[in-house]
Amino acid sequence: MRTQTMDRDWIATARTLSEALPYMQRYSGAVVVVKFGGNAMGGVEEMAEFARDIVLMRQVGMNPVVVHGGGPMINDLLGRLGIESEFVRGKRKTTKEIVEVVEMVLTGLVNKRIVQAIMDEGGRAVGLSGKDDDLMVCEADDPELGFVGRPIEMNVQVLKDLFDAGIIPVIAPVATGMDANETFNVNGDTAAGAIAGALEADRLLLLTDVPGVKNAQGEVVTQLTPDQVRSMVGDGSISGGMIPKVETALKAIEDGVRAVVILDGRLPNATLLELFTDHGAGSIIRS
Ligand code: X2W
Repeated sequence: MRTQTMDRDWIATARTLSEALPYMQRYSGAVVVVKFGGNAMGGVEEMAEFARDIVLMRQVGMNPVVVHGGGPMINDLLGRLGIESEFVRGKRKTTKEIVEVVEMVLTGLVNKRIVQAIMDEGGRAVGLSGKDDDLMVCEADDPELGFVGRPIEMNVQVLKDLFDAGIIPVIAPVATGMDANETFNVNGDTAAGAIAGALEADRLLLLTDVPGVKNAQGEVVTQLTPDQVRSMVGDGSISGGMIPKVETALKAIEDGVRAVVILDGRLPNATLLELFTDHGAGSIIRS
């Protein structure tokens, strides 16, 4: 005979699922682009938890797309190879030698780790870079930065084909140029914004290692309009590493993304908290 145990609040678990229904209905068929930054990746367990959330999103009828970074992993291999690199205005100055390492680390090590983690949770995932099917074609962003790319042409049909097949695309931010022999290193946030824009996504979630956009008093602001973001950049309350993120958000909204959320990817189940609860997470930017 089995008896009931109260070692966990099962009633609350069931209620949580029940409360998620309107969100699941609202997001059915929605395209959600999730930028998974290198700093948000953590260890094996955090990766598994992230993958589980992505698989759940697909399971309830959403079309998740993962665009990843991997800055710390690039730094690690560059360090082991004795190659110096520096950042200018948040972007890595990328020589020909460095772009080779970036491509190896992002499209190889990091991309396949995420693909594997999603499959380990029972999802189907395929890894791509901007080079595959000319998904993202770039030009040089700034002569000072070398092979850093700015997306100028997007071909997202391959992603729609993968959605139709029930497959989760996992994208490394490396791209070709107009000259197909060129390889560009693209900032992960920039790539995620360009992909979300080209898909006119319902949501772009930028997972990072800070709780969201903070005001001058250091408090996280949960809801912002593009105009409010512009004035916070203007008066200096948004600064440093948050600037490229909010710029990505503003451009994505201009391109047709419905809302952008900047949130802490280290929080357990960060994406589910944002998508499936009244509470939400981080800062949501929308018109
Ligand atoms: C980045 C690409 C990886 C990235 C880099 O080389 O580090 C540029 O800076 P995170 O983990 O999202 O920072 N590219 C041009 O964006 O990684």
